[in-house]
Amino acid sequence: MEISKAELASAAAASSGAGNTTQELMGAEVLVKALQAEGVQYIWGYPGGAVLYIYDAFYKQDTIQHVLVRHEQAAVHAADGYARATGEVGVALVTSGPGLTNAVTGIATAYMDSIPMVIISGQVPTAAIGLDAFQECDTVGITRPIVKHNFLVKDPKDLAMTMKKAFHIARSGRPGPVVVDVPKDVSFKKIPYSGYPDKVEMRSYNPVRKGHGGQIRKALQLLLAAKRPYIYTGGGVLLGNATNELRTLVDMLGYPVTNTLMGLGAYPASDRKFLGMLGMHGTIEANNAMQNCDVLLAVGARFDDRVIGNPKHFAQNERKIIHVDIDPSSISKRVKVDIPIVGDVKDVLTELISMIRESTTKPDAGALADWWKTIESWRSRDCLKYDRDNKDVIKPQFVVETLWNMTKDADTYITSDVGQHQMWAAQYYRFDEPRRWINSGGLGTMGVGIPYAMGIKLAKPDSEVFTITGEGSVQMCIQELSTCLQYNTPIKICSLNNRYLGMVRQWQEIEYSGRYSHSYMDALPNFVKLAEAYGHVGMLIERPQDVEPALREARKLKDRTVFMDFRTDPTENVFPMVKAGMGITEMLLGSEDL
Ligand SMILES: Cc1cc2nc3c(=O)[nH]c(=O)nc-3n(C[C@H](O)[C@H](O)[C@H](O)COP(=O)(O)OP(=O)(O)OC[C@H]3O[C@@H](n4cnc5c(N)ncnc54)[C@H](O)[C@@H]3O)c2cc1C
Ligand SMILES: Cc1ncc(C[n+]2csc(CCOP(=O)(O)OP(=O)(O)O)c2C)c(N)n1
Ligand SMILES: [Mg+2]
Repeated sequence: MEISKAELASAAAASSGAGNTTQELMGAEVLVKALQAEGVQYIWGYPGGAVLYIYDAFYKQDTIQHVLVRHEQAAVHAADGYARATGEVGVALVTSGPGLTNAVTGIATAYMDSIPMVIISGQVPTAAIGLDAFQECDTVGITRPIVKHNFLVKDPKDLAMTMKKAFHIARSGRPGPVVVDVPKDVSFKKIPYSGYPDKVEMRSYNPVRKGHGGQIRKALQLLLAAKRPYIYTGGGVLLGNATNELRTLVDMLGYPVTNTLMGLGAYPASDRKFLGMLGMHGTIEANNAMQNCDVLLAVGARFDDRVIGNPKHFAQNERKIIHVDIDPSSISKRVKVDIPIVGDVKDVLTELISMIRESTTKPDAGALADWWKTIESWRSRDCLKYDRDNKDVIKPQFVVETLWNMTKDADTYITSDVGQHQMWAAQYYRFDEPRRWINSGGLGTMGVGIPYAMGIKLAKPDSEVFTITGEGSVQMCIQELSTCLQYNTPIKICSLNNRYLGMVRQWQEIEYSGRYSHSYMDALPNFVKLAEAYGHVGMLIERPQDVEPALREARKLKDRTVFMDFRTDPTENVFPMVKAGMGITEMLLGSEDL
């Protein structure tokens, strides 16, 4: 249903200043003002009928840069990547119907990793909702299970407050995506506008920040009495900007620490107290410490199934668990914990640190030394060793390790796609700083790599942004190479091209007796020519000795997007690996264990 001629005429009269309506704004203008008031600098989107008034309002302003992507999924991923790297709310704009359905994967990706986002979607005019109108879909219904909250704005008078609430909900408590669905007539109608609200109150939504003092004290006693303590941290430490507090805590206690895939960079990977990532593809030392510790401090981590493996195996060993999480529903969801602490990780760790400072009890130095000895014996297995000196074929790990060696002192962001390359990036690029490792963990969405990188490059133009991807994943949002050219966001793409959907092939080799059903990628494009066709630089790298020179050359081309097609060993597998249904210490360490 379209806007009527009469409505158009009255709106035109209003905007020309006729009558006494000069203080009135169209809904679309209110929306843009809300974004400006929230300090939004970038918005990724794609136009269509239902959002044309909003696009018109964008046309008339110059404080927010709109980035026209090539597919709505990428708009949401780019805004999500921006949010992950900066900590700000990422904003995307899509039209109704197919615009929204294309965005669904992006929204679900952000939801699973608790990323703060506001997604504005156009909707058919309010009077047409429910009438199978052109490009109508039930946005609120479709997105309900994959958002922290969603709104359908039925009256333009509610727009400003709805936007205020949307930003507040997205960034507070456990962050997450919020969808604001705006029918066309709501963006079109004029309303008196008296400014953007400066505060928001929601009776039913008041996330707790401060942890319970008594619980924190109990946790302290347990931690100081521990013989085999372990600190298990996750994405919540990054989301809560608490890396300094975590580092202080670990330094004070001298306890071993691990990060989940989502928490990498929360604690410096180059420090000896860091045992590496834990979980399905974690290190022996990280997983063994998890299984054998007597006191576990879990901070902003949600005991994911890829982390604890078989829950029955995990429960075999007695350990006391302290769990700090801002979301009460995360606590005791997958494993029963002994001391729950609901609160913001920064606040809770700050309080814990000051209690440790005041405490006269000290950690048991003797027990700790024994525990470290045991851990070092696990670490000496060097479970991430691989055929480093192979001169015939490029080992994928070698590409990542070389990149890390070359860029470890540079201002670098690494995004990845999903698959084996993602795990090698997590294992062999050692992240010392927070928000430098940007990937999809919870949903595991192939296709995020390029959009994440272009979102970050816009926010951090002076940083080097690399995407570690696979030839399968990269084709899921490859069209965004065009966006990279238009908006001058030069990124460096390292494709570990094994000609396989490698992670699928690995599972088929290990779990399905080598029946490689549809995991071989035939008829791949010539990626060098493809990159060139998009106006970028393409490189084909086939020999181990060419890896470093290629990366050096690509880095020199600062202002160009470079696609490096590394032909890697097609048979390489990710190790260590915990097979489905196994306990986290029952790890395969190499092909000899198959
Ligand atoms: C191919 C593949 C393989 C994988 N293998 C592994 C693996 O081997 N190891 C691994 O670890 N993961 C692996 N994953 C990722 C895994 O699926 C999960 O995404 C990940 O383990 C979850 O990390 P997390 O527990 O840190 O939780 P996140 O999803 O990062 O959740 C953060 C938690 O912190 C809380 N929180 C948020 N903000 C705050 C705050 N301010 N204060 C306090 N709490 C807060 C949230 O409520 C939530 O509970 C893999 C994924 C893929 C795609
Ligand atoms: C959108 C989507 N579809 C399917 C999958 C299942 N999946 C996980 S990894 C993978 C293979 C990825 O292949 P590639 O990008 O070449 O990476 P590789 O594992 O070879 O390094 C597939 C199909 C997924 N994670 N996401
Ligand atoms: Mg592949």
